[in-house]
Amino acid sequence: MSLSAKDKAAVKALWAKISPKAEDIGNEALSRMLLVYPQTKTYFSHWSDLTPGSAPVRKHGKKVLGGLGLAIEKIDDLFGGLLTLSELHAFQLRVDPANFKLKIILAHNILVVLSMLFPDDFTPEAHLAMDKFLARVALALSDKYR
Ligand code: HEG
Repeated sequence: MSLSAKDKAAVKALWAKISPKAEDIGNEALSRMLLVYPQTKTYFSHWSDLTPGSAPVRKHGKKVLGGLGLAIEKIDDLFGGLLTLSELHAFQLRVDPANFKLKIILAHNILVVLSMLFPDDFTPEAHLAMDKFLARVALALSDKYR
């Protein structure tokens, strides 16, 4: 299930369009993850406010989208490019890798938000490419668990 040259081009084209709105996308996607999948709140219990659109949610949403930006840059070597981030999630944050997998949680919410904010650009082809890309990012992020 690797990304074809066509997938990579589609992901990069969509990213070019959406990246100016990265902060809003991150905020929406993270807000929805925390509300719709409340089990993910355990990792953020040190934040003052976990409600949708709160200051810490918005700030972190921007960071997560920054991580996706890095993944776009490293799209030809996601495992190498996301190594540090994978180690952080595995060894320091100890996030259950189930949260990355199976399209659920963050990746799912990112797709929902892209379709909502960019209905014209989120074509079936762009949807497919982005879905494959996020699945690869999830694999790379959970690579360091064992
Ligand atoms: Mg993670 C920190 C990216 C999924 C829980 N995450 C971070 C950071 C980035 C990032 C860039 C900041 C790293 C740093 O400070 O050096 N996260 C990222 C991506 C994705 C993801 C790209 C998947 C698309 N993260 C994810 C999931 C969870 C999670 C699914 C838990 C359900 N991340 C998490 C926590 C932190 C980060 C608890 C630290 C938060 C804090 O600083 O308070």
